[in-house]
Amino acid sequence: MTYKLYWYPGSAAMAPHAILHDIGKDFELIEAKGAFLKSADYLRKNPNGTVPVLVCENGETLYESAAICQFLAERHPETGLCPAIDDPCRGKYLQWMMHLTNTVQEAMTIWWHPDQYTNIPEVQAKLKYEAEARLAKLWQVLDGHLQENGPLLCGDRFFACDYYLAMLIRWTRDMREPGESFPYLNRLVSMAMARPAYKKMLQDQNITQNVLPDTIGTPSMDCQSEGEGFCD
Ligand SMILES: N[C@@H](CCC(=O)N[C@@H](CS)C(=O)NCC(=O)O)C(=O)O
Repeated sequence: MTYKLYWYPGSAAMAPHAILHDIGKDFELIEAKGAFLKSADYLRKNPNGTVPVLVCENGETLYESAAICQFLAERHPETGLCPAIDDPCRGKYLQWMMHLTNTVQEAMTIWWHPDQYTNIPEVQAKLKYEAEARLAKLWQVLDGHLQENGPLLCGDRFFACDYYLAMLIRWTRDMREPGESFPYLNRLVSMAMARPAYKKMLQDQNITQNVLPDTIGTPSMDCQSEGEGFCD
C-alpha cells in the first residue's frame, strides 16, 4: 500500500506526515510549493491549491489535514492513533480533533493569512492582533485541560489529535505567547517529539520545533505504544 503526500515544510502536512511514519510502510513525499500549487494538475487534486493532499494506492485523493489524519488513523488501527468506535475515549477524541481544526486552526489562519480576509493593511494588522489574543485564550483552556486531564488530550494515550496539537503549536513560534510557553502544552510537544514518527517527520521536512525545559515533571510512561498511556 503506497500513499503519496503532497506537502511543504512546516505546513498542515506535518501531522499526516507523522502518521504515515507511524503506519511504517513506504510512502512517497512530493514537495508542492508556489506556482505548482496553483497548476491545473494540482488544482484537480485540491481546488483550493493548498497542502496537504493525500493520494491513496487506488487513486483516491483527499485534502484537509484533519480529514487525512482521521482517515489514515482509522484505516490503520494498528497505529493506535484513533480510538475505536466503542472506545470510551472516542467522543472526547473527536471533540479535540474538531476543536483543533475548526476553532484553533481557524484563528491560526487569520494570524498567518490576514490577506485572505481583507486587503486593507491596517485591518490585517488588527485581525492579526485579535487572532493572537483569541489564541492565547484557547491555549489557556487547552493548557488547563492538560493539567487536569493530561498529559495528553485524551489522558495518557497518544492519538492523532495530539500530533495535530503539536503541529498547531509549532505555528505559534513567532507569536507574543508561543504555545510552548504554556507548561502543559510544552509537555505535550515534548511527548510528540519523543515519538520516532514525529522526529522522522521533522527530519524529512528539515525543520525544528521549540520545546522548553520541563517545569512540571514528565510522567513516567511510554507514549510510543498503543494502549499506554498530538507555516513556514
Ligand atoms: N484547512 C486546510 C488548510 C490548508 C492550508 O491552508 N495549507 C497551507 C499551508 S499550512 C497552504 O498550502 N498554503 C499555500 C497557499 O495558500 O498558497 C487544511 O487543514 O488542510
